Amino acid sequence: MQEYKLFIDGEWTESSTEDSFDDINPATMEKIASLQIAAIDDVDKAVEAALRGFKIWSETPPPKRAEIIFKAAGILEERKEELARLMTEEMGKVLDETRGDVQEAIDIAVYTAGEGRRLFGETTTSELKDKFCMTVLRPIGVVGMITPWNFPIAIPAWKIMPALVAGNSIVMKPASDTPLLTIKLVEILMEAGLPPGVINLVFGPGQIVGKAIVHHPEIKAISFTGSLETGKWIMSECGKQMKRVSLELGGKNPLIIMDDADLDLALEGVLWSAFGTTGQRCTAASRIIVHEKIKDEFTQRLVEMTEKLKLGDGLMPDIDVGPVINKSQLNKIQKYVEIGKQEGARLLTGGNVVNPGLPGYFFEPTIFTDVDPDMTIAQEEIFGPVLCLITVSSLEEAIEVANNTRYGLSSSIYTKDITSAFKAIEKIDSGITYINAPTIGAEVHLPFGGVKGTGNGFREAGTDAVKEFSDIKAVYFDYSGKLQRAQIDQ
Ligand code: UN1
Repeated sequence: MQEYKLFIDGEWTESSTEDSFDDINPATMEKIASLQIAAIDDVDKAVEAALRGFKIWSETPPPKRAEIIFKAAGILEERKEELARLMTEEMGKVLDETRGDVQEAIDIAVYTAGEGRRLFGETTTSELKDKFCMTVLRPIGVVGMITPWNFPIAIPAWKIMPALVAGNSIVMKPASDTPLLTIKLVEILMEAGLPPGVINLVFGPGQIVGKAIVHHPEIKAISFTGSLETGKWIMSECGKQMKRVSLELGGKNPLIIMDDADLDLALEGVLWSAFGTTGQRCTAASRIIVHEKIKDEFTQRLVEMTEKLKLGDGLMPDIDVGPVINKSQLNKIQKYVEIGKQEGARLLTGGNVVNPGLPGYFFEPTIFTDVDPDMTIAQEEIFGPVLCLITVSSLEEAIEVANNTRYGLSSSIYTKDITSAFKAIEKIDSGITYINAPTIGAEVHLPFGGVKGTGNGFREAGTDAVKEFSDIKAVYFDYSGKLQRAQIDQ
């Protein structure tokens, strides 16, 4: 079993605490690694290294930065299978999905490498003669990243690659449940030629290490993916220092099924949206809003299909649903199931912790019906395999229910009617809307993020990704040789 120190200034560096924590396979409960916990002093050291790294990296021409990112994409591709297997061991989701997670990291690396020869500013006109106006992008400096466990390599890559191509250096704390894939990603970037100090890794609890990153005055921006509560705290702390912060928080994503939907297609989409990744995606559908005319047939078929899903170790080929990540998530899911029952929702299937012959954290795919849109289980993000069915009688009502949430990340509608589809695009308050497709499956060249409690207006991936990690400078170049006053001289 490997023990990891902190990665500072290109070296594995002993932490100044004596403490470490274990990385555990949530299906088998085997220990797969142990990691040293950083102290505040170690975060300081990481920031000092990142400041030195920033000097070198920000002066490296963007196409050269991009060459390293592109090379890293190639190494990720070569090692895709090995990384996917490691991810299934560390995080639990099935191999097909962990292969997808690694593929998403490859995709963002390839896409972002192209930015090395773009990083476009704008040139524009001036209201005065002999004056040239343009914008240029500048790196921000040292950026702090705090990432979740559900996409152990894709989400770190979404943040790291654009931040790097834009010329920033990084201090990062990956989730304590899944640090290994971030470590592998950083090792691959180093192998591809990233200079020491440009990316530094510290490990440990958010309460200590995450906090130290958020509070460090030399860290000029924070990029965080995680819960709404933590996001709010980070935003208010960053506000005190006038620090830029980009947040990608929770979801309570609705999937609408209209009475004219292709039911076979919708059923497949619901199963994948709700129980893929054991429901542990920000984009998972947790509220199915179904038209009353098809409700009975839909519900009966959905329950049959759900009961056929096979739980177990994601490394095994016939497994559909892996474990949940840890004990506290398991308890949280169980707690919400109890709340659902108490509030009067009807449990159709699931609802229990189970043991599919393994000691890990398994929870049955669970469906509640007769769910009122205001019930706790229809309002709070459970982040597990728990689905609420809500019945409606019209598109207007469906959209109203869809919007009755504090979140706004993903959404979907199944319909054959183009008017209903366009109404959904126009009226659902979310950062992403799918038509006749699941709520999960965002591609890296489109912006990812949401409205309301899901975020603070930033978008990851797509063309906006480099903007998350850049400052825009407006440049006025006056070649008239005389004083020209904007708004005054005509
Ligand atoms: C997340 O759930 O935090 O669209 C990210 C998707 C994936 C990314 C999900 N490509 O579900």
